[in-house]
Amino acid sequence: MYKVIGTVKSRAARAIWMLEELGVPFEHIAAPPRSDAAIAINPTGKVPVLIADGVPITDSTAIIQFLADKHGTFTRPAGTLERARQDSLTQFLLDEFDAALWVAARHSFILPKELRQSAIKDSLKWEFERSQKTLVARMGLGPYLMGEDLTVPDIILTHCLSWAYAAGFPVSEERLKTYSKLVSARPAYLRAMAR
Ligand SMILES: N[C@@H](CCC(=O)N[C@@H](CS)C(=O)NCC(=O)O)C(=O)O
Repeated sequence: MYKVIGTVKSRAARAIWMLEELGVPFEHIAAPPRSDAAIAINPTGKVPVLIADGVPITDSTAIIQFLADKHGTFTRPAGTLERARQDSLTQFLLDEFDAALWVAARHSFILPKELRQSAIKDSLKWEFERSQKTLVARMGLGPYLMGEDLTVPDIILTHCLSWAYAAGFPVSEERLKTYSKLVSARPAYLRAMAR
């Protein structure tokens, strides 16, 4: 059985959501980042970690793409042009959405107080708004990023949008507001968030 380590208030939410979508049994250890339980599995203390067949896998994107590939769903097949397009969206979201939110988090409550530069958040918010426009221009007819079905980058985008709301990063694009409401109404998402 899979085991996932990390609280739902962290990027572990992505792994838990994917497991809920797959409908496979899993054990959830709701250990916060840098807790003893997290450090015992991953020396950096970062979460999430997925344990599959006794092997720990770190990094939420690696985890959810592994699960999608292993179960043959929520992804385009490896080696196809559609998969290249999907991976390109995934990388865009990591570079432009996840990274901006993560740098803001570091300068809000992660770095030692004397190293935090709160002014950096203005430029990050500016970049985040610009990236939303770029993403919307890349979105097709939907309703999901790759078309009719949910895939790996949808999990990253929906998580980043909810993170943005919580961090006070404006989501200004109407298309993304509508998208976020639609995807976050999925029963598996709601089950994951209720943990
Ligand atoms: N790229 C990694 C980032 C993991 C990460 O930084 N997780 C945060 C919680 S969302 C954490 O554990 N931070 C603790 C730290 O940076 O020391 C992923 O997507 O899983």
